[in-house]
Amino acid sequence: MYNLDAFMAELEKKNPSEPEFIQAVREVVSSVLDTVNDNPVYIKNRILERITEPDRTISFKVEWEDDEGNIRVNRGYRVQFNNALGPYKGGLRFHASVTEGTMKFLGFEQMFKNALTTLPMGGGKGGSDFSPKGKSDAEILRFCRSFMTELYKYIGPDTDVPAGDIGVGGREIGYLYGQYKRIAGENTGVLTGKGYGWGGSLVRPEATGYGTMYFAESMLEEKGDSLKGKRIAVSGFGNVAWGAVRKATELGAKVVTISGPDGYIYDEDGIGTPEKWAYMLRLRASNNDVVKPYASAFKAEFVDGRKPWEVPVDLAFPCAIQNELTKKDAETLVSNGVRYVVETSNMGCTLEAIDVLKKNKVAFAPGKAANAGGVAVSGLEMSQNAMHMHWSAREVDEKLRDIMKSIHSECVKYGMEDDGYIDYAKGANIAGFTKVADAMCQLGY
Ligand code: 2IT
Repeated sequence: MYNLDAFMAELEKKNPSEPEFIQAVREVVSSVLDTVNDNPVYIKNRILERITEPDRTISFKVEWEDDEGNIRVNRGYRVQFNNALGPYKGGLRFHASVTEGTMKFLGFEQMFKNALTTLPMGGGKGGSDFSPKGKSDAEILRFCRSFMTELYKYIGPDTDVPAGDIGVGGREIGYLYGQYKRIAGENTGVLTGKGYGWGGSLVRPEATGYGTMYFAESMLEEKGDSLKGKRIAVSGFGNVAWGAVRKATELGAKVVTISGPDGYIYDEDGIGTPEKWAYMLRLRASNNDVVKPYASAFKAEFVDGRKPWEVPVDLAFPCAIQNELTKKDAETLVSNGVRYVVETSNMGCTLEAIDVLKKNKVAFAPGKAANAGGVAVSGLEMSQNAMHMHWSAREVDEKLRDIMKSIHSECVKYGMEDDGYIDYAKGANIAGFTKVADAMCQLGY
């Protein structure tokens, strides 16, 4: 029999100075503890110990030259967490905050998220503490080349398939894929999120944002409601936020905020026109990591140094980075009448924030369920590459929507409580965990 605190104490001893990894494991293990303790096969197979230890962690030096001719050094990572269900799969994050612990928490979460998609993908994550902020295009190219020169040794279309994440979009995937192809001499689609003309899938850029809105649509439908006329707060202004505001608008909702490290934009008219969406892409491409210019480009307010969770809304979608929504933010949202918090960033809410939401019966969707649309379409990109063909945008979008609806059903199946409240986090954890754990038992150690 496992005891949560005793198990976590052991894990912390083994993984010192990795608070985000510990947080992610605690969140999952507290949901699945009863499932494990009730299943002698899981206990005999030591599933909890095995599923919380990555298969391997690769860390490497990345040397590159900046525009002034200085040689710079960053650290690169690939955490291959678990491949019970298929090749390691997960994004690459280029952000100053990246550490080995961040990579481990993201790889751990990815394993369950990928299981929820039902596509054959294991879990992995990678990246670097390289910050694209303020870097020129040429510097980004040189960095990507150097990063891939090392990473290519460890990846392959049937072993480990990276993609984008924060700081890694279409441009970076292009530079990384170009270098892989140069070294390996093959066009096997070893990365996803590629450009449409060279092996990419339609709808992949939009997939995470579209997927989270499809998931929210199902949550509302479950309560006999819809997104029509709802007010939404979104944080972030990158690829994920961009997809989310577009789909929210299409489904009849009004998104009134986006945000950056500098503060947030409040746009009472809604971020609901093609010009505003195109502007978001331009802001991102500028590499300055600020949203302030949006306020003067359109008739909107810029709120300096604050997060958008103080704006009264029906639904909140954290779409930026881990732990961006704290206990205090959750309390503010609750007192302003929020009804749904749909975590779209990975581990966007702190454990204390989730507690506040649950206690107040606010429906809370965890990232590993709500943001699975991105990696789901990555899985579809792998299928298209393997078949050497393309699906239409409609075909991909329909598959994405079906996958999001089926993840929602799994969460309801395992998360429904006696009073009708759906604990989506618990549902997602049990559904994802049992898929991976069963495969591990069947495969032996
Ligand atoms: O967090 C994520 O699911 C991603 N960054 C996407 C991963 C992928 O392989 O498409």
